[in-house]
Amino acid sequence: RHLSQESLPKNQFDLTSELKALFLQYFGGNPIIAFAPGRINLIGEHTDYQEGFVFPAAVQFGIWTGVQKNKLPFCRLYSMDFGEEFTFDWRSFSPKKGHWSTYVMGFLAQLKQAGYPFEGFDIVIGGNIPLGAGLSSSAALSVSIGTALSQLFGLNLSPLSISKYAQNSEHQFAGVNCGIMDPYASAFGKKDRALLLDCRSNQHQEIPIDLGEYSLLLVNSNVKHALADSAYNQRRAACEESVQLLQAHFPDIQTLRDLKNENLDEVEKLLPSSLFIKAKHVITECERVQSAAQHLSSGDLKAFGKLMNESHRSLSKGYEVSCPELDFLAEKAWEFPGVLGARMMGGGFGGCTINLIKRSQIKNFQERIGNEYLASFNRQATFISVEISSGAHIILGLD
Ligand code: GAF
Repeated sequence: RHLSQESLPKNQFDLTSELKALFLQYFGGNPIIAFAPGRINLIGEHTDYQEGFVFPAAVQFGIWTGVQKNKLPFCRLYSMDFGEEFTFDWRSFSPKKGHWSTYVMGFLAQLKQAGYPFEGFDIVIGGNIPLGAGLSSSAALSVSIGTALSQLFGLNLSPLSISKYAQNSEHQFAGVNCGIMDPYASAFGKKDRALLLDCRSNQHQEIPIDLGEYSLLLVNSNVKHALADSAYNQRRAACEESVQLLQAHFPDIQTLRDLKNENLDEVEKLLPSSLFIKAKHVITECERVQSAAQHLSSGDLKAFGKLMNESHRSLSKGYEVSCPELDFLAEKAWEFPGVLGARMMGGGFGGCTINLIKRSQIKNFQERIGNEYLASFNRQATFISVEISSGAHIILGLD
């Protein structure tokens, strides 16, 4: 059930009662229901897999998962989004790439590898994360499943374990060597707070978000260019190659996170230019995240917005993960009165830009940018207002 912003009621559209009704219809009984949200990222892109800093927050959209034990040798699944059932033997299963059931089996495979006990269960999954927006619906899906199964089997999994299992599942079964940011934000999110996350220690600081007369608006380009996943993996591999080359000169570094802006001149001499421009993005982005968090804490939204713009330029020109649609949306936003900052968000090659915009300008902005985007790309942009919300939790426990 992916809904566009236009069709969503003002408050969070709650799928709990619909899920309960479907559960009763398909499997009978009262499920435990878990919820896990999607995420935005204020700044800090393509830094998590180099143990750097990121600054995400959970949003009001997410994935609902209902589960109950079934005492059967197989698991019965139902997807509300696809209107489809699926069954597999929980004693012997192998997740297949590209099908929604992979996320259930993928998480279960993590539990199996870690030696946790489980048995047969029924599961219904539904969500309202806008499609293709880059709000991390797959991380939310895994975290929602993990939260529900932890409760069902009394596993007491910590939010960090759930995040790591979700990340590993993505590596093993979706073929994307992603970092920890997306599941972490979904698992740890707090209402009205962004998480300044150190991806080395896997600890965060909560920073209150008080934007005054400004707000966060996402513009969905509604494109997802092919090969985004392989380009993502290539970027990660390029960073790892750079670290190997740089270690001869900087023996103490483990990742690019260990370098600072003041090292850039030396780094440039040690790397081929194609690797240098990418390493430069990661090194400078880590510093931008930390400055941005300080500006946000002290209420300097202008300075914060400037860093968002710099982040976009670096992602587009240096790291080369943007695309014409995202560049167009960011550049148009920079010229728009009342916009303090705009940049592509997430892995890139499509999805959203995130904009820090004066609330009173949103209507004009949507109208003008929407029309210009349509005229240039023959494609509709969609606009999503963000409410920073709580992370994963149990909505309904066992009676
Ligand atoms: C995707 C990945 F899943 C994250 O781990 C992160 O690397 C992000 O792209 C880019 O910042 O969302």
